[in-house]
Amino acid sequence: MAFTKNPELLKQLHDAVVEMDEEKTPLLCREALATGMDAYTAIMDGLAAGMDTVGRLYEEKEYFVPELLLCSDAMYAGLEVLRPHVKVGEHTAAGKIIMGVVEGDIHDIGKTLVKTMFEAAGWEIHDLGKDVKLERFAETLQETKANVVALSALMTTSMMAMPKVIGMLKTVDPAVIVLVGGAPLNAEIAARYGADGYAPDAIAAVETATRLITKAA
Ligand code: B1M
Repeated sequence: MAFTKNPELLKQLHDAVVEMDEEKTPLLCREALATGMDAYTAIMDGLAAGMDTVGRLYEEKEYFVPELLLCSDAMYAGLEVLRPHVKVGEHTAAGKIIMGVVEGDIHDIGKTLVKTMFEAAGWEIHDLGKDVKLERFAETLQETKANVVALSALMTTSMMAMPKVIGMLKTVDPAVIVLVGGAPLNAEIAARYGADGYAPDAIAAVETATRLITKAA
């Protein structure tokens, strides 16, 4: 497979997100694909790197919520182009997964990246979206009999709902595998919350879920 890591183009992708350019970002994404750049590299080292800078500008009070929204729109416009081209390695095991961002939290870019990787790996996905009512996860588990539930949170406040959701899920199905992720989490918090796994990024989420369902089989 052709694979280029064109630093100049990655920087342009980064800058287009930071500059809130919803028109230029998808054009650059098409250019990235045309040069043979790996779609996941373009997402992570281009678009998502741009969102990291945006986060820093927000912390430095140079950007405010309206700018964050416009940068997110640019990021999503680029993601639309790149998502269908994301590939993962061997489809060793694919399961059924429920995913969503917990109640009180509307940050869904990271969850969308996680979804993209599971799609590429051939999983059956039940995406509940963002700001998901806590009971909804357990209800959907009952309906779908999924083997994995992936919970995402981007705020230290919203992540505190996770132990409650995990408790509800384990009541429905003690064997269900619960994976958590999002910037404020880490493996230690995940274990304390009673999750079966933690993943720092979208690729690790698929790898961890695949390893856990294989182990449980
Ligand atoms: Co806001 N926001 N935001 N925001 N926002 C943060 C999260 C914040 C850290 C900024 C800051 O203060 N430095 C801060 C939270 C602080 C805290 O924890 N207490 C914050 C705040 C305070 C807020 C508001 C309260 C602001 C306000 O209104 N005054 C408000 C909250 C609204 C709410 O949720 N109720 C708010 C709103 C927004 C926007 C709507 C404007 C926008 C989101 C748009 C959208 O998502 N559609 C936004 C944005 C863009 C951000 C930052 C700048 C960027 C987040 C992002 O998309 N990153 C963020 C600052 C930052 O992160 N530096 C910030 C890129 C994305 C690719 O990374 O989501 O981390 P991430 O996902 C990664 C991994 O974490 C992981 O994989 C992904 C890819 O590798 N991952 C998983 C994620 N989920 C996973 C699940 C898994 C496994 C891995 O398995 C289950």
